Parts: sequence; structure tokens; C-alpha cells
Amino acid sequence: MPLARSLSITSLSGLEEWDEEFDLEDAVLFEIAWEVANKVGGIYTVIQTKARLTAEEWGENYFLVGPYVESNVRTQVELIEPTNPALKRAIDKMNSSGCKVYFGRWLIEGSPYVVLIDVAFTAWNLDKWKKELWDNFSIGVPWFDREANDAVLFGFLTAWLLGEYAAQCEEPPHILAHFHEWLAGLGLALCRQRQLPVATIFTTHATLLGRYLCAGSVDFYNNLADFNVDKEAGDRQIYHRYCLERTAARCAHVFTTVSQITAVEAEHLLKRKPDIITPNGLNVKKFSAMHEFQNLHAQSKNRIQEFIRGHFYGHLDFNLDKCLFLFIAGRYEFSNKGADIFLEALARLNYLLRVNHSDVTVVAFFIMPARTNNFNVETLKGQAVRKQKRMYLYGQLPDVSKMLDKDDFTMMKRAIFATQRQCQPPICTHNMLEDSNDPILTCIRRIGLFNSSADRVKVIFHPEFLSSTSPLLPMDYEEFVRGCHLGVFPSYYEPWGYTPAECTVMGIPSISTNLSGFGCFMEEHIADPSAYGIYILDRRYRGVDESCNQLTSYLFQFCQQSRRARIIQRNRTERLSDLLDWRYLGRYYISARHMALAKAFPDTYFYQPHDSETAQGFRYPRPASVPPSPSLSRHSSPRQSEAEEDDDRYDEDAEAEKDRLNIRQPLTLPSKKGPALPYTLPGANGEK
Ligand code: G6P
Ligand code: 1S3
Repeated sequence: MPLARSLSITSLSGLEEWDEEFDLEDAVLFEIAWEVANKVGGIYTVIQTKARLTAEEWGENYFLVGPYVESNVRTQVELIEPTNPALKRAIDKMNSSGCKVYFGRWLIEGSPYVVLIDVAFTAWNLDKWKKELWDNFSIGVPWFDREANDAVLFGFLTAWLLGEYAAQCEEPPHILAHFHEWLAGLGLALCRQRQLPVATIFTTHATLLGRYLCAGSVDFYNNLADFNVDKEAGDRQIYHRYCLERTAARCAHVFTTVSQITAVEAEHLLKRKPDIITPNGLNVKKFSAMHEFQNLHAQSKNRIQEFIRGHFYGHLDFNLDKCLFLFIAGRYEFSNKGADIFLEALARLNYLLRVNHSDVTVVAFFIMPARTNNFNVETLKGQAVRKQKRMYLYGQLPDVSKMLDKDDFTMMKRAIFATQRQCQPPICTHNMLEDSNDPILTCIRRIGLFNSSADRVKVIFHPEFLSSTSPLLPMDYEEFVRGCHLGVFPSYYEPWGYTPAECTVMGIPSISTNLSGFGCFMEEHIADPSAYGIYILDRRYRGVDESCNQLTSYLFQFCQQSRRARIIQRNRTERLSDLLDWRYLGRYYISARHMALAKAFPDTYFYQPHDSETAQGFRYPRPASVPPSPSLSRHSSPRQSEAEEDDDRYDEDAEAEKDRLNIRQPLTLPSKKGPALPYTLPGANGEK
């Protein structure tokens, strides 16, 4: 019997409600990605955080499909018997034909069903399937590309699963299959080539060529329209991968990208304009006490301060209470993620703070995984010293002269000597395997930020993702972000950028760029982003040196804010979190699914863009408490007088209420009648 399902996206502090009455009939949704229950990068975050909302909408008819990785399954998945009879028959049939397909519940919010396929177990089919790929699509995959081989196996196996499921259904089924990224894309192309009754969506989270070209020395955005894509892919030995990606994009009923900027890129590099933009959301955690996130900031900051005490033992000649923690985190793509200009700007900031005799010290963390031989001794020693000799770290005797005898003093002096260091506090927490040509370390050597006593900017490179079980900095990523003051993500290539979004929902200000999906999205939705702690660097229309100056000036301004100003700013930042909640952003995925069903099954489904999809974009107004004068626009982040400098108690609720009244305006969505691509690409009319 057909099921009628609908979803009401509820109101989010001023954002418009969105009731969707699309009858899904007996449709079944498969969402297919290499990162289902398998964390590699940002796509995992998309799938994992979105699952709850999608499971609410599709209930028993939602299945995620990914690779079987034993270590992941052991910790994240509860294996069970398939719940859907047709799917059970399909899985049994595959398993009796030499495959290993598992069914379970992924133990995350929403507990969605997962179908996990062991691709290695079916590797005996690889040559046969590669021949089929060549015969039908003229794509030849070389034997040495392991990732592409996995993509072939995964593609054939997912198409097999969907075909088998369709064959096992008693009534003609309405299958919707949503494929993410090139690694999963072949399954989509095979569904179309085999004419399966499947409505298909392909979402690209970054294009292969875009990532490769940007990582080189190419002027990417000024030449987007002119690249000879086949040659560029061939030169980088990724032609076969590129063909898989482009085939999926071309074959899909609906093609989506995560941002407008990637839509422009896809149009030029994959030769198809996306039908819908599907921005990435998060599951926003709401605390019952409104300012709980501020308390969490203070708690986590204390833990970072503890680490700093150990790391800088013997050199703790700066005031930790006036110390600001900045960080960059993500995949280690030195220039794509903007680590290059961040370092350069830190060197300039160091100079500015020194010549202005600032009492602020900045510690900048680089959390980017690289190849290492574990922690280095000097760093571990620092934490050990901290734990044992905490009272001596400041290098001065405490005023206990009356309590101690001569021997105690001798012992204490020796302990102080033991905390003295001949070397500077380390830059890197680990032993790097490629120390001499590591890009971050090489750049630090050039700019001379060596954590010396005179430096107002200190640098710590932690080339491993954070973990609460680390002996060094035992914090998970979320705790760490909460304890920092500012996330700095000056990316050159960033289709979306989860890192600044995560900062926002935790109430931590961030710097992103107008070349990142997130930065452009915020620019589109907020009248004065920096007032909300969303600094957007111009990397599109400025040269590298100019962007670096702009970044330096953002950092310097940030260092000049009083504590009270930072607290106000964090409150404003946190208020934007509804905008990044899947409960709001999930609607774009819903539209993509309805559009695909209507294209594949026009007799059953009818798609009409939602009213709000065609209206003008909503903008968060400038906060009421920010002065409107243009002369202050550079300083729309809150500033106070010196007298208020250390006053961290103020009427937060009154300030918040003032801004909230201003925000309560109906929300309408930006135009999504196909992506209106608003960017005049520099170079198109001669500008640089
Ligand atoms: C939160 C806490 C305050 C604390 C402040 C520190 O707002 O509720 O008690 O003083 O953080 O802010 P800061 O920007 O100096 O880390
Ligand atoms: C990609 O991961 P990345 O860090 O390689 O996908 C993410 C999820 O859509 C996106 O946020 C990011 O910008 C892309 O680059």
C-alpha cells in the first residue's frame, strides 16, 4: 500500500517555515557514498549529520550504502537482518553469487539503516568489470590506481544492488538513488546505462580538476572558462577519474553541488550546470541555558591554557589571561586551505603587536594531519614537567619563605633549574617524516616565527587530528574549537568549508573567504557578517599580498578587542546557527529529491519549485547594537572603552533581545530556479 509522507520543516528563530506536501508514494531512497560509516573527510560529516532529518522524512524506506570496513563496523554499526523483504532477497541473492553485503543500523543520530558492501571480496570481478567499463563508456582505468579500482568495484556493486532490488520488488518500484562524489559516481552511470527504474542524483563536493589545478600554481578563477579539461586531467594523470566524475554528472537526472562557487566551477570543468545548490548543514545543539556555550568556552579555554603551560615551560613569560588562541584545521592542502597566507599574516601580526607594544599574545594552532613518527620528546617532556612541577613554571619562588627551611629552598631551586630550557618551545608537536620539505615548517623557517620570547605570535603545529585520549592535548575537536577565540580558514579552494560552519554553531568567530562556499553563503545571508564574527576575506578580487594584508588587519583588529567585546561577538555568532541547521538547509536536498523523482517518473510525481525558492534571499540585518556609521563599518565587531576592558559581566540578554527583534523578519530563500550564478568572474572583462 502506498505510503504518504510529508515533512514540515519547523520554524527556526525567525527563519521561515517550510511545509512540504510532496506525496512520496512508495518511493525508496538509497544514499550512496564512499564515506558512509567511513570517515575520510567532509562528506562523512554531510552524510552523518544529515541522517537524522532524512530518516525522519523517509523512515523505513531510507538506506545508506557504503563500503564495508571492518574496523568501522566494529565501532559504529549494529549488524541486523534486512528489514525490507525485497532488499533482503536482493542481498541474499548477491551473497549467494560471491559478494559480501551486510545490513545494519549506523549508530548515529537518526540510526539510519546501512547496506555495507565488501568491495575487496569481489575483486575477482575487477578485470571483467573494467572491460565492461571500457566497452560501454570508453573509460580505461589503470591497474596501479587503487582508489579508482575501488571506485569501479563499488560502482558495479551498487548498480548490482539497485538492479537486484528492483527485480525483487513485487510492484514496479520507485527507487531514488543519491550518489555523492566521483568515487560513488559509476553506480549512477550504470543505472542509467542499464535503464534501471531509478531516479538519480549526483552531488559533487569538489571537482577533481578544481582541487588539482588550485593546488598548483594556476590562476584558477581567472581561467576557469579556458581550461582544456581533457589535457589538464591527462597531464595530472587523473583522466580516468575525471571521466568517471564527468560521466556521473552528465548522466544524473539531477546534478547538485554544495555551493554557488562550485556550481560555476562544475559548469566549466564538468560541463554541466547544476540543477540545485545543496549547501551543507549541521545538527545544531541547543542548550537549555542560553549562555551555556560561553561557559563551555571558558572551560575548554582553561584546558588549552594547561597545555600551553606545559608547552612553553621555562618560557612562560607572557600573560595567559591576555592570550588569544587562533587555529586552522583540516585536510593538509597547504595553499588550498590557505595555511600559506595565514602564516604570512601571522608574521605581519607579530610585527604589528611588537611595534604597538601590545600585551596580547597570540598562539596559532595548525591542526593538519601529516606523516609523522608520533609525538616528539620535547613536547611530551613539557606536559610531564607541567604535571609534576606546576608551581615552578613561572620561574619564580612562591612567597612561602616562612613555611620552608633551607633544604626545601635548595630543592625548589633545583626544580626551577630543571624547568629552564636551553631551546625554544617547539613549533611542531610530532616528529615529522618529511621535516625538511614540509610546507608549514619550511614557511616558518623562512618567516622566522620560532616561538622566541620577543615574539607576540607563537605557533604550534599539531600534525594529527585531535583526540580526547591524546597524552599531549587530550581534547576532542569540538572541545578544542570551543576553547579557541578565532578559527582562521583563508582557503583558496573550498567548495563549502565545514570548519568555519562548526565554529559558528559553537559561537566561535571565524575568518573564511569569498572563494569558499561557506563564505559566499554567509555574505549572501548576512548584511554585515563581521558584526556577527564572520570575517570574509577577499581572495577573489585581490592579489595574494593584498589578501594577506586584509587578513593581518582582521587579526590585528581582533587582538584589539576587549574581553567584553569578544563575549558580545560570540553571542552574535552563535545566533546565526539556525541558518546552518539541517532543519533549515535540508530543504535543498528535499527539492533535489523531488525534482529527480518527477524527472524519472513523470506519470507519478510532479515537481513544482517551492514558492520561497523563487523569492529574493533573506538577509540577517546588521545587529541593532552596531552603530550604522560607515566610518565604523571596519569595526562592526563590538568595541568597548579601555575602562570596560576586563569586564566580562554585562547584560547579555538585553543585548541579545535587541538583536533578535531586529532579526525576526520572514525568511525567503535565495533563487534556486536552477542556480543563479551571481559571479562575474574576474578576468571576464579584463579586471584582475
Ligand atoms: C565566557 C565566560 C566568561 C569568561 C569569558 C572569557 O564568556 O562566560 O566568564 O570571562 O568567556 O572570554 P575570552 O574571550 O577572554 O576567552
Ligand atoms: C569537501 O571536503 P574537502 O575538505 O576536501 O567536501 C566537504 C563537504 O561537502 C566540503 O565542506 C569541503 O569544502 C570540500 O573540500
